[in-house]
Amino acid sequence: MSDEEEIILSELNDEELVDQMFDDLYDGLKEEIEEGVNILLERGWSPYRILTEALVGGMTIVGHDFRDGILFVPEVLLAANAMKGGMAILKPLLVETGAPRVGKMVIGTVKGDIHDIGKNLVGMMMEGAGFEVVDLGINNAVESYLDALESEQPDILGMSALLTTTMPYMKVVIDTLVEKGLRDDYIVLVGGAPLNEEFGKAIGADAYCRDAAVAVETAKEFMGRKHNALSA
Ligand code: B12
Repeated sequence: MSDEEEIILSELNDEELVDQMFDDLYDGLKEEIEEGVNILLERGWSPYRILTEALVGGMTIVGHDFRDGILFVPEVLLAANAMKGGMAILKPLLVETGAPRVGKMVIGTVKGDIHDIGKNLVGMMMEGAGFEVVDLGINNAVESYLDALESEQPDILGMSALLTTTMPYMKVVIDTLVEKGLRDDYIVLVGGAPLNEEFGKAIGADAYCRDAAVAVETAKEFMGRKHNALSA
């Protein structure tokens, strides 16, 4: 290793750079990821393209190796930290300043679950699309969602779960909303890798969203319907 020449990121072409970023994300090298993001921005890549092709693409590889027992929690945490470094640079660019507010969303990862990368990504993309986003963070019990719904009065409630053991908790939250007669006051969107459309329907959510882009489209669609219903 020590004889190897140091790789100068800025000297790589786009494809090589993205491949190198996959490696750097895998190795949890936050500074290198930040540098890679900045280089791609300078080369005219859109923030969204960097996010999906370089960062999410790299995280997918990490996910596969975690699943297959090649990587373990400490390494994945480092990778997640590197990804967050890159996301922090992109966030202000994805958020169009001064865009008219299209709606408001409260979003949080459910109780027992500490995965937040996907949730953060959805939050960023929603902000970028003009939504106001209130992020409740991770490990949210039903009370935490209820308090936020009351104090923030959002249009949309978003819940994230990445574990098969925590995803049923979404139903606990939705059932509580039903019990309190509040369910119809909010558009409920759910997401996370282990979920699917069927699960979303079964727990009484308005929609399951496969990724952040679908989340934005779905949120806009529901907001459109809501406005039409109000003006009818
Ligand atoms: C990173 C990671 C971690 C990190 C989390 C760091 C962090 N800050 O988030 C750490 C190391 C802490 C971790 C811990 C654990 N993890 Co983990 N982790 C992952 C990994 C590799 C990537 C997840 C990720 O960030 N993906 C990238 C993002 C962008 O994708 P995403 O989360 O799916 O989000 C997108 C969509 O799902 C959707 N979406 C997500 N949320 C929402 C919400 C709404 C409202 C909407 C509309 C859309 C939406 O949009 C997002 C953006 O496009 C996955 C593997 C995988 N393939 O998912 C395993 C994975 C989720 N983890 C797993 C496991 C088992 C664990 C642990 C139990 C391991 C352990 N033995 O301790 C712990 C659990 C801790 C806990 N209590 O939560 C399993 C779950 C298996 C299962 N079926 O339940 C997975 C699938 C890996 C595997 N195959 O074994 N993990």
